[in-house]
Amino acid sequence: MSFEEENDSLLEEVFELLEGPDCENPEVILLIGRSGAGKSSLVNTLHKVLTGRFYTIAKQGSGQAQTVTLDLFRYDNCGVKLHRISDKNTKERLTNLLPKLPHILDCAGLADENTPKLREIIELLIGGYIRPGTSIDALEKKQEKCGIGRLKEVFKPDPACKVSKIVFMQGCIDDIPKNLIQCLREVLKISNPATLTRKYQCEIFVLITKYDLVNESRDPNLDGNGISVDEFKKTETEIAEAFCNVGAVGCNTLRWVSFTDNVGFSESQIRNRALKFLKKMIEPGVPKMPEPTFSDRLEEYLYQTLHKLRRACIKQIRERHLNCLSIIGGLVIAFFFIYVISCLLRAGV
Ligand SMILES: Nc1nc2c(ncn2[C@@H]2O[C@H](COP(=O)(O)OP(=O)(O)O)[C@@H](O)[C@H]2O)c(=O)[nH]1
Ligand SMILES: [Mg+2]
Repeated sequence: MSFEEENDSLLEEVFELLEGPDCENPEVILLIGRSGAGKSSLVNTLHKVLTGRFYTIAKQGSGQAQTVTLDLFRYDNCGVKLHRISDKNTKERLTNLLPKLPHILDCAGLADENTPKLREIIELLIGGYIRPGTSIDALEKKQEKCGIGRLKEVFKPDPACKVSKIVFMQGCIDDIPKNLIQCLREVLKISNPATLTRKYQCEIFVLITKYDLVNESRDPNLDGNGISVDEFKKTETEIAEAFCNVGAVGCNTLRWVSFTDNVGFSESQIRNRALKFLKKMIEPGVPKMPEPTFSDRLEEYLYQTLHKLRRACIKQIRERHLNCLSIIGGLVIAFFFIYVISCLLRAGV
């Protein structure tokens, strides 16, 4: 099967998934990774694949910027607008399905650190506390002012912004930000103390980007940018190891290429990878635990409060018992001394 034929059937599968009952609410996908990993290029590539037109709806960087303080952008329904779709058939199919396409959150350049500060920001991003357009720089200043761990008291979560899928983006030629991965893992491990269930039940995917820079025949020493297949596989293994405790990342790792100036891949090859990724983003994944209802939470709260009260009562009783025992013990010792002294006196010592 040619790439074009495969792409047509992949697009059809995407439409069928969108029509199905599993796609009632659009997924909210958070792109996360270092600056220059190719997050904005992915947004533009997905837009091109769906509309047939390349627009820089997400500003692509030079890849050299190391800044941590950029904004959070949201691309509703992959940033697609019906009037931009060039293909008549796709436009017809998407007329009703467009609102079901995933929303993409592009949070530019996070630092490679695992600090309470970054954990809080990632938690807020995943929990839907941060509105699109928010400057991460301003958010960090607010964090300094309020104190780390207090931002949740300042912002109200928006259920529509709560992240359902996380895509960790890693350039195949770049160093792996192990601290950032650890930071993300720790946030995903946070559990609800009342229910002991995970607070953020989002699936995580890894996209190894710039796959066009992997060259089987070319000597990597001849080209400063290219890497060998072995080097690529090493990166793939290292990243899988870094994520080892976050579920089945092994089967959630994809190789990605974006539409950029210097890509050696054909349009249909790029489209093929993008459609496979899009399909993965909308197909049903591991079933999520239902969110606890109000009555569940109330029941849990009452149970815990009663449990605490019971423990406090037992402690009190135990302490009182101990107090009684020590008084009795003291009295026994005092009587014993008095008895000994009186015996001695009687004996005329
Ligand atoms: N060769 C190649 N370059 C890419 C690819 N994707 C992105 N880039 C380049 O990597 C740089 C950073 O991309 P960008 O999307 O701005 O990264 P972001 O900071 O994660 O949003 C830009 O110069 C892009 O042209 C790709 O698939 N292949
Ligand atoms: Mg960007």
